[in-house]
Amino acid sequence: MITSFDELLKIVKTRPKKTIAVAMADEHEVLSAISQANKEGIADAVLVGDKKSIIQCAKEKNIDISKFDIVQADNENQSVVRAIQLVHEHLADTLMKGRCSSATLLKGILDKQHDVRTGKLLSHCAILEVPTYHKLIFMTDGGMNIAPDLDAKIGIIDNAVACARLLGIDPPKVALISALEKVNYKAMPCTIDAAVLSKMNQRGQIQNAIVDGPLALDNAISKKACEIKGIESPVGGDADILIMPAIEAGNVFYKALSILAHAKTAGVVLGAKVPIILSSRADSEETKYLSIAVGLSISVKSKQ
Ligand code: COD
Repeated sequence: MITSFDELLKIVKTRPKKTIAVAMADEHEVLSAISQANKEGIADAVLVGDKKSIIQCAKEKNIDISKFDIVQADNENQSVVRAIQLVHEHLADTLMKGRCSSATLLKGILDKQHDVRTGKLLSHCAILEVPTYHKLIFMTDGGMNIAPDLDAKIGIIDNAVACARLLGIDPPKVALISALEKVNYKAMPCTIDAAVLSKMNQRGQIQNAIVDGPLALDNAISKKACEIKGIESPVGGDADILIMPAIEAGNVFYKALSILAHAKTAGVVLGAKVPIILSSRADSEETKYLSIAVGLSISVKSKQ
């Protein structure tokens, strides 16, 4: 079971290199992260976007991109489409967001004619390493599904569980996050969803994980909070995966931990034919590098 990014990196470095198609690659942090991943022997890349701008961007920060092919694309949409085509044509193993917007990349992936969908729900999963928690936290979905209904939450759980299991966390403990641990059927619909999802897990309708909720965040990650509130839960205080009620909660959780608590973070979109390496444009070079490591580690394993 992997409990830190260092452990994950050690494993990725033992595997054969994979090729990443980067959509709109003219961004300093992305080029630095790709270059580092190449030096560490984990990734090759095809850089898609305006060739002059990519070369200029690399020059500005003295980043060596001489080992990478560059594919010319004249604008954001073209960059996204061309990068997706590289995956479709098996010229790249995975896709990474560069300077393009998340929405443009996600719309490109959702476009059926590009054939990278699988019929499953697509969802964003952030992986966080916080010094105050004893293992990695998988948090979803703070980046793609805006207001998931029950059906979408099943898809979000399935994707995160599959990802955690590929990293050796098996079975992962899944906490369905709300503002409290009781079902408030009158005013908080997400607590009803959580109760239904927990029961579905108990009855074998959601498999390969231990699912419990509703749980407030403190109950999910602190055994002390569970003791004080008298909550008995197989997940309480030891959650691997946090399922957020809606995109706002996930997005705020991610940014609070990454900016205020200096958590190490990574981000991927799950559920497509290949994992998609997707971090926020304002994320650090380290986050982009760790996102590459996560994306490659789950893409390698899923092909075995
Ligand atoms: N998984 C699988 N299929 C989906 C999904 C999904 N998560 N979402 C939509 N689809 C399918 C629909 O069934 C439909 O067939 C097609 O895709 C288009 O659906 P729309 O019209 O609802 O989708 P879009 O293109 O309008 O929007 C999709 C986005 C992902 C762009 C949208 O949901 C979005 O903007 N999400 C939030 C992105 C964001 O702002 N993140 C925060 C900052 S990082």
